[in-house]
Amino acid sequence: MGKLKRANIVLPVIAVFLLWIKTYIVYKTSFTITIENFMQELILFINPISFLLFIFGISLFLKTEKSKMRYIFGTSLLLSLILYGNIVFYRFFTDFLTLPVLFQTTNFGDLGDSALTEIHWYDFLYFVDVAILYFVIRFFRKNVEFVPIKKVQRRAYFLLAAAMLFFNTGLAEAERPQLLTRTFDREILVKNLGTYNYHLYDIFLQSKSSAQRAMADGSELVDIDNYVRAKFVKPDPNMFGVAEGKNLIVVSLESLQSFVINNDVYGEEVTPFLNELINDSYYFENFYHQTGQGKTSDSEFLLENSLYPLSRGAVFFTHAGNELDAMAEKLGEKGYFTSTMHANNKSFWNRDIMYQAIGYDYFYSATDYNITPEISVGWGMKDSPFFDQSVELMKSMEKPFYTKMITLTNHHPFRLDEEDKYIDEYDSKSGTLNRYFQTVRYMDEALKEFFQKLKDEGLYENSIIVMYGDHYGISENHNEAMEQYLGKEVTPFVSAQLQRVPLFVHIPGVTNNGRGEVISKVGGQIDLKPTLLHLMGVNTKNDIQFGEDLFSPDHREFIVFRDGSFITREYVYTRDTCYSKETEEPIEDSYCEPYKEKVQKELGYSDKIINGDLLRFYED
Ligand code: GP9
Ligand code: MN
Repeated sequence: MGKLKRANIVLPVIAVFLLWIKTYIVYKTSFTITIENFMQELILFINPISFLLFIFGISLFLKTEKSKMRYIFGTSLLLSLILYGNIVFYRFFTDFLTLPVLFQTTNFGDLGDSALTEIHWYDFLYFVDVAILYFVIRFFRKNVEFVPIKKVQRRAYFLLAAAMLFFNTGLAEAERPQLLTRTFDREILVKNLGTYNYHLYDIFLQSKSSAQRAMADGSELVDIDNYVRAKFVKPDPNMFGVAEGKNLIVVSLESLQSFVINNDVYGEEVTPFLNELINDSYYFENFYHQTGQGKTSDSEFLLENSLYPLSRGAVFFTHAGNELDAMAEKLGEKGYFTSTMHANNKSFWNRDIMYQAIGYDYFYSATDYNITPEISVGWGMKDSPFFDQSVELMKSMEKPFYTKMITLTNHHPFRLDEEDKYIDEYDSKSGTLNRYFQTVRYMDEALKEFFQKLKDEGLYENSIIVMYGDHYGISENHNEAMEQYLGKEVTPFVSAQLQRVPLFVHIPGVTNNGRGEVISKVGGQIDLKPTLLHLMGVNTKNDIQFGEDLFSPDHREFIVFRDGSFITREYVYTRDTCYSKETEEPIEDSYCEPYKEKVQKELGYSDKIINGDLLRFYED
């Protein structure tokens, strides 16, 4: 029997079709992309097509049948792997991959256990289309003879691809004006451009930020300097220098969100020690994390620099060579011995390199601790021995010192040894949330021991202890379980409010013995540097910073999230919607409108500083 004759356009079209349908199914099943109207659904549906037509269309230029088939199969497999990479990443971070994240390879070794919990046996289903394509190709090889298409046909094919692209971007522009210039939100990008075009755009952003440093000459600083100077708020004279000369101990509390404070699981307090400590501290109940893809490292960056992290990747990786004017460096100039204490591999988040730029005198990492399997769980050393050994190390530090400690046990996937479980698991469909309460409870116990040990070793009186949650622990993937726990729907408003993390400023001699205060003003991690430096008696008037001293009577209640959402005293702006805090319901956009320009300015200026490495030109 003779072979069937088919134009060689058939195979790429089949490949386009298979991946297109799969991508759409993935959008609907594996990502939570909010769709508000028919137009958005249509854009979502068609957005993979243009890219797929182009990429598989390249096969039409290849000479031999064999090379065409190889190209089509290889491309389909590669794109499927990229898509699957996004799926797994999304399960973790409710976010899409970016190039800088992919290059954070030194983090990967430690991600093992965490990553495995996000990979399921049924994930092979994501590759069913690749298998189908394989058999189609085999069938074609045996039974079909290709007829090369004519030049005009090829042209028509690419014209169709281009038309698809224009149609898609046209609809997107109508639905979401200034899509590329205004937004930092990857969900909106994927929703409108499609996941593949989004990755192309990401490559473009990467080259742009690399070019920015080369082009910068410092003239960009004039506007930024004026902006920052105009927004500086004077410290409260009663608070300025209250901790001068004391040791500063900052504790970054892994994944601790505010909703567990003064809350319980089946009648058992989740954070009994911290709840008590509120009476003896300045406790900020409306304090938000502002981290992006860099998670813990982003919170460290905010703390030290009062600059925003980047919208893609972790600054710790992308800009570790930058000149900074960090809190550690300033305290060092004041005669402090400065360090970070974190019982993990020193290269995680590229810390060993970035810490040189921040200016710590020393980094106490895994090799400075005595870590045995008995005192390890999940990601490494347990918090309790970590605090215990850290205090031992503090005893021999030069005084006064500034140290930033980073806890680890309350990290996804929130594993604990039996003996460390003080409360029962919660019971919901999310194992992550169920275990979270137990590891938070464990961290709370470890903190209690830590305070006691500081007292026993005579370090307490001469120190000020500041603690904050680094970022969320429970992502939006667990909304259903969260709704069960909170007893209410997790709307975008509630999600934004769940980004609150506890901030404790505990000053022995000032706040203890019940002299604490609950402070309700809105603040964020961006405010930490000026707040803490002022408490330590260091001026920040000439610093390039975006935060404001939380104790200043002039502090403005306004914080910006990395994706352009923001919170004020009265409003929450998130997912393109303005909400009233009072009613928790959407209100007219005009209430939020006045803040939008400031949001773009803050994030834009901060990005300019980082991408252009502008502080190398700054002298105060
Ligand atoms: C790792 C620890 C956790 O050293 O800081 O990092 P995270 O995943 O939370 O960013
Ligand atoms: Mn963290």
